[in-house]
Amino acid sequence: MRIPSKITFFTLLAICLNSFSIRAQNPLILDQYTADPTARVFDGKLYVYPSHDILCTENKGRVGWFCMEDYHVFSSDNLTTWKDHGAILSQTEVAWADPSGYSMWAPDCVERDGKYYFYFPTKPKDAKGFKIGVAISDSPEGPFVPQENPIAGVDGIDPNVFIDADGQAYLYWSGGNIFVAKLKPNMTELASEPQVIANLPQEGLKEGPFVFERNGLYYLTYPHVENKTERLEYAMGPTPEGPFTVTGVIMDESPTGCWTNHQSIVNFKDQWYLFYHHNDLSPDFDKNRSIRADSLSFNRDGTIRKVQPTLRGIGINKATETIQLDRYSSKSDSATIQFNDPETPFKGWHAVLSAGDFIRYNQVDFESGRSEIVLHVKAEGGAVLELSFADTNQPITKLNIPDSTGWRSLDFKLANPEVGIHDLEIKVISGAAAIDWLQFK
Ligand code: FUB
Repeated sequence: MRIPSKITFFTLLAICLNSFSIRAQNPLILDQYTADPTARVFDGKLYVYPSHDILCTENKGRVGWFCMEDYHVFSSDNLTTWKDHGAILSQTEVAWADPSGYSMWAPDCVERDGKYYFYFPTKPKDAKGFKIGVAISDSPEGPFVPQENPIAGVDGIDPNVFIDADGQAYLYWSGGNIFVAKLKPNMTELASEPQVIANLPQEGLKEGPFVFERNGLYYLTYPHVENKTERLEYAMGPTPEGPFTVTGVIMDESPTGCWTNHQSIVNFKDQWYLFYHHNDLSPDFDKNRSIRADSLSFNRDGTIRKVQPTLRGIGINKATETIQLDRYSSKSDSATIQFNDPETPFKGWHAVLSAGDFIRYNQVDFESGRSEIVLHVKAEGGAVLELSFADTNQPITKLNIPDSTGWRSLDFKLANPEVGIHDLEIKVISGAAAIDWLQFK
């Protein structure tokens, strides 16, 4: 294999170490900050190209602001297990970029004729503002080789590329307004003058365009500050260039107070998904964000049903996976979710339940007989829990948790629960317990 000279030793090292797997619901990635997710399906696999937030420090970017020096790509074929393929492009590998800009903002990636084109904004070395670059690879997982120069005639951020059924590719980006221009077949040059997309909201920041097509209708989605922080909105039109009509809201402002949101919408195995971000792993600093995904659906007239953000997220977990109950589908009001270690949010969360509380986790696949459950739990004073399948109203077993101040993994025997996909529910019969995760054997 010829190794392009622009690829650093560290990128290659990251590619070699890329077998690291992460299991998570929302947020999807637990070992680093991720934002601005563009989800794409390549070769039957779902790939997510997010920004990679880090923390700026004195002499490294602008303290208190967005800070990004490279990109990772993640993939999944089951939507519950995500593989980090490592760093695919860094600011120091881009000839035209400011190597200390820390501004590798929201990217996109598309495939054309077996090549993968990765679009990214960043600060140029020799001018103010942002430019948009392209890096090319033979694989969706990289390595990506950046072009010598940014795309001529484009100033702005948040590139998005849509390839229509007739093969014409369009580049969208933002910078005050949202712009569109045709791309040449080489995917690296504009084929038409940039146009401002008309009839979008004039008050409040709008950015992050993402366009997709469904049943002959074109959807232009974008974050927009209608009130205090960004919410996800969309407009619909008859062609990729519009005219677009503002149609509705896909997701309300973030309940976590994150000022930005940023979306992509993808169909994977006949289900539509919305990818977006909140700041789950950094509640006190909203420039360190975390990507999420939830299912999305349409009304008969093609309009989008508003998506409520969930912790449970997407995908069917295998009963043998570690199931993080704190990423629940529903719970009683008094059950709470707490960080395992508030000083180190990357260590995740647990649920705290008292007598009478319940917590439910939907869509767990019991594909063959299971004879044990392992519960990672603690219960000062002890507790009695009941495990059931909420979908069939079937009690499975009682779990007697002995008095314990520290976390323990306890094993309980099961009388082969019914095979199939089930919604799990744990109820507290007496006492109180903190539950981190469970797993079936
Ligand atoms: O991630 C930096 C910027 O924040 C993105 O480019 C915007 O879309 C917003 O999410």
